[in-house]
Amino acid sequence: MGVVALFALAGCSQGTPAAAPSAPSASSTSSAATPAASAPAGFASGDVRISLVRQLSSGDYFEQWLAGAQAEAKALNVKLEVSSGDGNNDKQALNLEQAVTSKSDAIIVDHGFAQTVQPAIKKAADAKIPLVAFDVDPGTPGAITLDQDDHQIAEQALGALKADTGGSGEVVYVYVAGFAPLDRRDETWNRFKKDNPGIKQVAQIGVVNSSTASAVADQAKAALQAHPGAKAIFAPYDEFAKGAALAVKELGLGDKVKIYGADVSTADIGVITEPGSPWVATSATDPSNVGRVAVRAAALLVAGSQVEHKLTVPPTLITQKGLRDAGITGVEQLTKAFPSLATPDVARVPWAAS
Ligand code: SR1
Repeated sequence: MGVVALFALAGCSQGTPAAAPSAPSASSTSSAATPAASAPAGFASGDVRISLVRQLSSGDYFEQWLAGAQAEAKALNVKLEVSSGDGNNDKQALNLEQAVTSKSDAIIVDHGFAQTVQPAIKKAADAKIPLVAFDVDPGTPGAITLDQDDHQIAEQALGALKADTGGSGEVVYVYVAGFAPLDRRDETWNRFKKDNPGIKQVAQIGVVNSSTASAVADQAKAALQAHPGAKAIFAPYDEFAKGAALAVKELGLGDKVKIYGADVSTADIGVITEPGSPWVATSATDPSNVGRVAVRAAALLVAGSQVEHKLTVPPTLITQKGLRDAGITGVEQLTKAFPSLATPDVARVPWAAS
């Protein structure tokens, strides 16, 4: 793969505009063409409260995402009240109930299993609290959904795998069902296997917990020892890919087994570019940018502005070769080199400086 192929950028997509379920005072509507406006009253006075209700919080992706959300909240003069279930779905559901009872001005649900969050999301809708659902099916038509383009994430990583393997060989797959983004990437993986009968999935591993990478490393080691013919690992979440990379390194298989992942962070870039690293490609958005988009969308709903019903942030394919050739060592450099990783027009806030 060449350096140019490595950053395949697409435009951000947004679906049909949706009206906010509740509409406190609004000074304008959202539109890229709208000139700068003054902030609605609640924002100017700093009285707007947005609850961010998370399923998970550990790991590079979730830390960067939160940093972006907090930076956007500060820029918009919004109080962002953050809770995390830390992987405990009942705790996340309780946190969500609490955000509803405390009458937050808007709620962002960040990941979660449909069956645990949908009942409380329904209560938020009944209470006319606007809601943005990131990486989870809200099950309520009024809610705004925000996703990365997960099918494209898998397509980009698998495109790299196919280019390197010629479309045949034994592959270890890392997956845990129930997480909406992983389920969507799994749909693409299943299609890919059908379209490429030379690709043989020899093992499926995966765990999501507070130490995902090391748990996956143990599983990947066992899978690679059981299947010495494996030449690739499809690991479409950076904690999976980091664990897989550790396993390959510890088994001394760096020349033989390559990893195709998802997500990017400064730590990931370090792993990808270190000498002999088996992690050769990752498809990613800038997580901090996605966190910013979530807060902007929620703020627009609070202001009673129009927001696209389905917000999608496209990924970029990042290769080991491209990072090394460009001398990129961190996410800051990556986003400077590739400004399209920022998506200021997705849920643009007309009264905010861009
Ligand atoms: C456990 S789900 C992990 C995924 O959520 C986000 O969509 C990130 O891209 C990550 O891969």
